[in-house]
Amino acid sequence: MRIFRAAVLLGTVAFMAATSAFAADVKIGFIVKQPEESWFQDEWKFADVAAKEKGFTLIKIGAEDGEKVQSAIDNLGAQGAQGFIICTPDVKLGPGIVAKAAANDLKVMTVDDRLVSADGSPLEDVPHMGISATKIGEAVGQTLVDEIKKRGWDMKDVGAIRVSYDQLPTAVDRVNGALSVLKTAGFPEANIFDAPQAKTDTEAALNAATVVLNKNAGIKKWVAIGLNDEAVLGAVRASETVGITADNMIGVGIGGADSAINEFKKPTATGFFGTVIISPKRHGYETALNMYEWVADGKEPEKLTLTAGQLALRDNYQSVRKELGIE
Ligand code: FCA
Repeated sequence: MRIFRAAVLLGTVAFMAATSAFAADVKIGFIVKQPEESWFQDEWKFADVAAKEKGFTLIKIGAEDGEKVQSAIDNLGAQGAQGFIICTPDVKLGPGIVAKAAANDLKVMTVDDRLVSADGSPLEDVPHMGISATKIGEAVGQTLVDEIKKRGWDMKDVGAIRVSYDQLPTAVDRVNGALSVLKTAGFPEANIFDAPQAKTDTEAALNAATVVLNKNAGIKKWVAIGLNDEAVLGAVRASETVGITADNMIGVGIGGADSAINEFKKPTATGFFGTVIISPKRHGYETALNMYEWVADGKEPEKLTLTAGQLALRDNYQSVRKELGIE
């Protein structure tokens, strides 16, 4: 009996040694399109938590264009990685990314922005975690409608800046979700102005929104929407430069990372009224874990996971963040 127990014990030890040695050999890449954006910093931060927990190596790479994506994937292959998670700078790179991954024998999963084929349809075979874009957009729209009413504005006097990035399907879904709620509430279509941004950052949004504000100088009250906090912040900054005060601007973003939080921390309220907080913990930690389990246990991730958002305003963002476990 004693010999038997010892043998079992030895077996367990050998097994544990084998799995932890294996975990140490697992290398997973996490490629993001905009490493300077606070959302992506947070995604990486939570992916790191998964790496520590499971004992694998996380290789974080910023890739702002197609060429960088290609070399990042080759690089991961050369380093002996087994898989990667990517938020691509351009969803149309889809088939190229899949081919590159296969050539390097790497598993691939996408986060935030879903890859599309040449005809624009999503690559459904690639596991993806994104946000429920339309629903979250609708929450933005509802917040705007509620606040417009609260301020006693007449919708016909209000302009809406739609900071747009229409080459990205999730961006279209988000802003259209917001606009559908505004329109249902009676917001005049003629008062909605497109501000196409060249890049999904604050500077590009500021430039785009400035054009709209200058062209429509007669409108004194504004709301602003966009695909993320950066887009809406750009519109808010633009409104400030043309002298529109916070009480005449309602901007509601999507994200809830540092760029939004810093705005809420300012001593006086700005035109950045609120944000729908989404979860970098789910998008970073869970995708990294999914990829690890795929590599280590052969457990393939869900093909499609859509995460929810929660509205946060200046006076309650801390408790919302706590609730979401992203403090
Ligand atoms: C897109 C946006 C990011 C973030 C993410 C969830 O990638 O560009 O800002 O909103 O979706």
